[in-house]
Amino acid sequence: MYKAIGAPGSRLVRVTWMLEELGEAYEFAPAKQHSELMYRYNPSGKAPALEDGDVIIVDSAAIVFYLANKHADKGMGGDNPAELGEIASWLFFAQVELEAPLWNKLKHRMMLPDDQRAEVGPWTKAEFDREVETFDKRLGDRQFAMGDRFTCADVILGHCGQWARGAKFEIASDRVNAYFDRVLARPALARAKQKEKESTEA
Ligand SMILES: N[C@@H](CCC(=O)N[C@@H](CS)C(=O)NCC(=O)O)C(=O)O
Repeated sequence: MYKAIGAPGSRLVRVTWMLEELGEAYEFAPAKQHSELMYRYNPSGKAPALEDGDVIIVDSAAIVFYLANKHADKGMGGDNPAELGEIASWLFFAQVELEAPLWNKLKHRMMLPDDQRAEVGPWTKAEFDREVETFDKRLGDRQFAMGDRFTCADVILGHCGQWARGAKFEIASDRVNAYFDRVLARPALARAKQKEKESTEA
């Protein structure tokens, strides 16, 4: 059985959402970032991580990519180099372009020691707005990142949308907003959140 390691309320839900989409069984190993347990999985102490027998994968985008292509029959990965390249491109876009302003703002507002914080509000807003515009153009009339099928790329992009909405980043694109509504309404995400909630209440 898969083991999903990380803290509830974090990027861990990307992993469990993906596992729910695939219909694969998993267990949680609750671990705070920089805890002893987390360092056993990731030298950076960052969460989440996935354990699959002897295989350990860290970084949420790599984890969903691994799972999608391990369970290729479920259609959430790529079938050929062109599709794999396009999915990788979306995953990098999500992490490096869309998530970075969200993450930077959070770090500078709430996480870094006081003497390392800077005012990044205007920069992160401008950067996020620019990447939403890019997203709008790349998405075009597609239902999902890869067209009419939901893939691992949508898990990471969708989670960025949830994050942006929670952090009150305005999303100035009807197309991108409709996309986020569509992917965030996935029953698999609701199941993942419910299980996470139950695990914290247990
Ligand atoms: N790129 C990594 C980022 C991992 C990450 O930063 N995770 C947060 C928790 S959601 C963390 O462990 N933060 C601790 C830190 O930044 O030192 C991923 O997507 O998994």
